[in-house]
Amino acid sequence: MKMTFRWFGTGFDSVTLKQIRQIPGVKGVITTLYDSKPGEAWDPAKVKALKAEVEASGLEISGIESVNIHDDIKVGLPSRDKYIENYIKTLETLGKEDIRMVCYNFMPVFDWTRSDLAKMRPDGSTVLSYDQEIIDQINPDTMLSEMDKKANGFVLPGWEPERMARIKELFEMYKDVDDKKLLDNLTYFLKAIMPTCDKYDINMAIHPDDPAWPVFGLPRIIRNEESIGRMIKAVDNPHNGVTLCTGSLGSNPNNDIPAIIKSLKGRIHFAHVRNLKHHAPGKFEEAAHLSSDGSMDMYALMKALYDTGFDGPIRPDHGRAIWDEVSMPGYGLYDRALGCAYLNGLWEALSKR
Ligand SMILES: [Mn+2]
Repeated sequence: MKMTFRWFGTGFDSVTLKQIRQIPGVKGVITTLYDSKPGEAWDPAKVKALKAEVEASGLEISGIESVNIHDDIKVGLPSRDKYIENYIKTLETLGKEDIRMVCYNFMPVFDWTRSDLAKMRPDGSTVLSYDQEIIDQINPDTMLSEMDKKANGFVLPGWEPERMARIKELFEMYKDVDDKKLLDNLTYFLKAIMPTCDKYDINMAIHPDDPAWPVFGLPRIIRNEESIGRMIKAVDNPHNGVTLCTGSLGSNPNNDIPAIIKSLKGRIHFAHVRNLKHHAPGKFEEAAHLSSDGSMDMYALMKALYDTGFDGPIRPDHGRAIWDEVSMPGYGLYDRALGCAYLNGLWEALSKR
């Protein structure tokens, strides 16, 4: 594995490349053109400049998270072909810069959902949390303002205000899209981009649905071993793979993540590793990476990655807000750096068995 750190770019992130470079073992960042819009072809000059900036700090771009998918592709509208063409252009731009891993998701309307972005824990740290009972009382039209209130002034990834301003229209667009149609549309998209991925050796890594069950009645197709297996089989190309996100899959305690890792041997192109504390079905909060702070056996997860020969980029995922740091919720420096150290320690111990 290669230890990496998510970085949203200068002007979008409270964390600097210099700080990331000083975390032991971190070789690269997972970044994006944060001000790009879903559906547009990325400007090659901007990608080149981003790469130069990262490399000047002594790091590399280990992958992109994310190149977002336009809703017309997810819904399967006739206009999707023009957006797929733009997506291919972006992949070509990335491939020419030797950037070979792209994380994306195929979630309708909302990229990820939480009921609280700053839940206070007994030690005074705050974390993102989820409570289905609270979500059930929220009108989806007002989700953005609910999320925005606790975002510390940052634009949350996947919650672009321009898109969210069209929320009613978005729900209308998806009203006839069920799980089967969504998977068909994903398959259509993947088949169209695979020749470019083959040419440039780009690994596509779909991010699981977060949380791993339907929210607001919207379809969900990447949420357990069975559904992920279906997607993998639909386009049987080694470049069609997944982001193994333990926090997203682990939101459903019925998901046996080590078993999922084993079932996806060779098709995990990127890993997000974090811990959660479960309170009840549909109710959890994020925790420190340390196993004993949450409900997940982090050693077992890392062991499954190690034993299946995982050699892609990995990153700590959402951290707690600690030591009075102010950052985008989940994306401060301190707790994620602790996560890197811990995951590196587990990996070293695994390698010395
Ligand atoms: Mn994730």
